[in-house]
Amino acid sequence: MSKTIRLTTAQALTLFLTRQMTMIDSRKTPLFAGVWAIFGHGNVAGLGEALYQVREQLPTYRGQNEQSMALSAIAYAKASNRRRIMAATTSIGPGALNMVTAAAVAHVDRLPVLLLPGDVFAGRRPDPVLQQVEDFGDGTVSVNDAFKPVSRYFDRIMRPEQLIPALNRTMSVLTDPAECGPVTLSLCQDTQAEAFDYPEAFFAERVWSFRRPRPDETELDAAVTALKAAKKPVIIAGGGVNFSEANATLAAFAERHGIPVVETQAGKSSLPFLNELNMGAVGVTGTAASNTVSEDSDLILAVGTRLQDFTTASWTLFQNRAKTIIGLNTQVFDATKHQALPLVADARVGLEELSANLGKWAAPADWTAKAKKARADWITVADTYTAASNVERPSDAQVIGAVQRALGRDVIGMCASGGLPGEMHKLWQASFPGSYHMEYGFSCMGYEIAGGLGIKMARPDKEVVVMVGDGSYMMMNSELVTAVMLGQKITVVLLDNRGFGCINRLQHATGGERFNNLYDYNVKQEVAPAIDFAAHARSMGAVAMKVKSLAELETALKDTRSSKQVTVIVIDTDPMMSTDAGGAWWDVGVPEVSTRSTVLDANAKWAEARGKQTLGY
Ligand SMILES: Cc1ncc(C[n+]2csc(CCOP(=O)(O)OP(=O)(O)O)c2C)c(N)n1
Ligand SMILES: [Mg+2]
Repeated sequence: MSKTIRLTTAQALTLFLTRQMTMIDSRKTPLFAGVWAIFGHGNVAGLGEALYQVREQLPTYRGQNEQSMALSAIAYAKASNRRRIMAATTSIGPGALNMVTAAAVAHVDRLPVLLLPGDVFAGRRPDPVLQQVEDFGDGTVSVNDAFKPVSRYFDRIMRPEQLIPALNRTMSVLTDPAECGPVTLSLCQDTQAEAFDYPEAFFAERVWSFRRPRPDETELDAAVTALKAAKKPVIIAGGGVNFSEANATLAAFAERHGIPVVETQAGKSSLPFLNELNMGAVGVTGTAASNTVSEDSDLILAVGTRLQDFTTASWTLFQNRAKTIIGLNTQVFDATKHQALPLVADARVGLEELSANLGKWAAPADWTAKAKKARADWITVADTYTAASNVERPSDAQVIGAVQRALGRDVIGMCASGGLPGEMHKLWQASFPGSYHMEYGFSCMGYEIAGGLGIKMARPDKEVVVMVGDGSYMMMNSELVTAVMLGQKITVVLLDNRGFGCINRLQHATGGERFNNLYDYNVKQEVAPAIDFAAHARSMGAVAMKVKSLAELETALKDTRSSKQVTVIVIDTDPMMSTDAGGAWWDVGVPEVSTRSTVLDANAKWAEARGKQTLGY
């Protein structure tokens, strides 16, 4: 008989998590870096007690909101290139449901996170319990079923021994580069506290590595043939380049074969800004350089990208009718999109093998030269948008310029929503992999401060600059307290344009009346709020100030360099300005029928642009 150890389900779970290791820089390191927790009915007694027992090996972090604490966990995984993971646990009912949006962020962004919401009693004896929604027709339903469409793997733990196969599957999903995403183990409250004789071997230490699948030979041959026939190739660098840590390989590949690289939001910082073949941002929020080469290109090597609409300009960007797309991706789902030639492989290994097979082949020199010139021209234009200015209310672009002048490129700039992601995609100058951290798969308002905290925990050696709009700050800011509590220094630059600036601009662009976005005009509104963001941030323990000019912003930012404190710097900005250079079309549903002529005009323009969409080829 093999030896057993008698533990509750929750104790077995936490002990198991402490036994999972990985190698980081040749050092054995725990794979699970910690557990975010908000306790309540459904997790405090069972999982809470078990977490206390392992608090030295697996720290528990007290969050302020279930969604935002899970967003911190997700940002941590992203900033770790998915090589280290955090978990998050909630009580049942509202606590659990609060975390569903975060699950969706991880799902869309392909990021590993272990979600452990409490669930109702498996035994049902006390039903209905506090916070239980009772389904009239289905006794198996609890609110946690809402995690199913946004979890890569979902299981409801109703018996202690069920944990063994469930954790086996959990680990296979969390550590697989293709499947990777959120895992939800819904922990029935009574089951958490029930004991079982677990085999000791279940808790043996395990060291996880991250597989790098090599390409299939037939797919590789087809990709090589297509590339060799190309006259105007382009590489799209997606988030997979960073996750695979394929940055140096990509730089060598682009250089050797003379191919310009364009970057998605998740792929930005794949190559440093200074690399001559880095055309910068692509698509709706792209640079003129990237979009020009993409429009002409006859071969698009799409590496580690989901090809979302912001990247493809809603499929109006690649206008060369004779183009071929090669989908280099670990995930077949992504590799085969839009009739691409699939090259299912890890980005680094895939590029290495492609390069070996391409030999000395390089794109025609005039194509490479044209791309380099387009890049230089764009930088001249971009500089005019970010230059110093003494305007009273600067644009987002001018704030970006001031931040980078004050702090240089050796920082991590991050953001998620509002007008800033577009401006930062075009204009932020990244230096090292991961120095640009944008959550733009779900573009979830509220990710910024929570995410900044997660990034800082993953990269304590780096300065983290959170760029956030007033709207996103208002939606979710309370993990600022957590950053203060944990002594995790982040610097927040809060751009106050008094409302939802980018949505107001979108409303205008689609012919709509100015309405319900900026604080200056809303139906039934009596007072336009004047929010003292600095006072608000100060009340949570941050050092906070409002600056009156870009020059003051630069001075304040330079001062944060030597500070160890969480700092929030507020600046008033112009809600109407955005960078009009570069960019591409974005498909938005504009009404066909309206009493407003501006809407009908916008609809006519939309119909014309839609004619450029390539459907499936
Ligand atoms: C959770 C969530 N709700 C709604 C949206 C839609 N949305 C995107 S940007 C935005 C406004 C953001 O305002 P702010 O942070 O002030 O940035 P600004 O647009 O002013 O630059 C809204 C409502 C979203 N992305 N996420
Ligand atoms: Mg705003």
